[in-house]
Amino acid sequence: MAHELPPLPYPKEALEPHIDALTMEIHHDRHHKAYVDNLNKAIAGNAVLEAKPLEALIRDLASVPDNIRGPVRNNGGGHWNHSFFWKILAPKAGGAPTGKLGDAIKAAFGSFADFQAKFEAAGIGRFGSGWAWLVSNGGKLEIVSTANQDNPLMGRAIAGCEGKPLLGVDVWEHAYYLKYQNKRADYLKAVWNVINWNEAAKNL
Ligand code: MN3
Repeated sequence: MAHELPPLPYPKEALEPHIDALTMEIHHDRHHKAYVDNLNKAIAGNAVLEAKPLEALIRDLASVPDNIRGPVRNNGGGHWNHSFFWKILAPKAGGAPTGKLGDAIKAAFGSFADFQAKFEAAGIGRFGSGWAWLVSNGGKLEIVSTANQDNPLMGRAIAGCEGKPLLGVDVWEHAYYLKYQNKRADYLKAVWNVINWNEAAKNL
């Protein structure tokens, strides 16, 4: 079964004014679609890889043949990361997490404000394109960042970090440039208004 582009779980203008409709449209309909199409192209004709669910594929890149490992890493990662990202965002969301996740964040980082500052720093500090993540690494919450479309599920040897993503924010310029231009820090501050903490809590 070929991989498919999932629909956005809300209208493209739903995250305004924090993330504008045109950015969402181009990001989902063109960038995410290209990752899906290029992943399907990369694995075409390899029955074993074609049969693998997306997450299993990116968790085990070592088993992907050398000649297509790069495209599977980039496009499989891109497909997983964006499918995850759309669900982590929501209209009428934001605020601070409560319950188990809220408690775990306070325990790990001191306060929600301290967590936010550290997460923003991870996003700002990622040179070039990549992602900032909150992960559970064997039950311990950590903030990490990955380059390009790498993902903590790919493991330390490939992604430079590991753990189960609870929250991820895209810091590629295509995620913010139309509205925020070069001001990645402003985008990262605005994103807090549309974080779907209920969804993040489900990942814990
Ligand atoms: Mn993106």
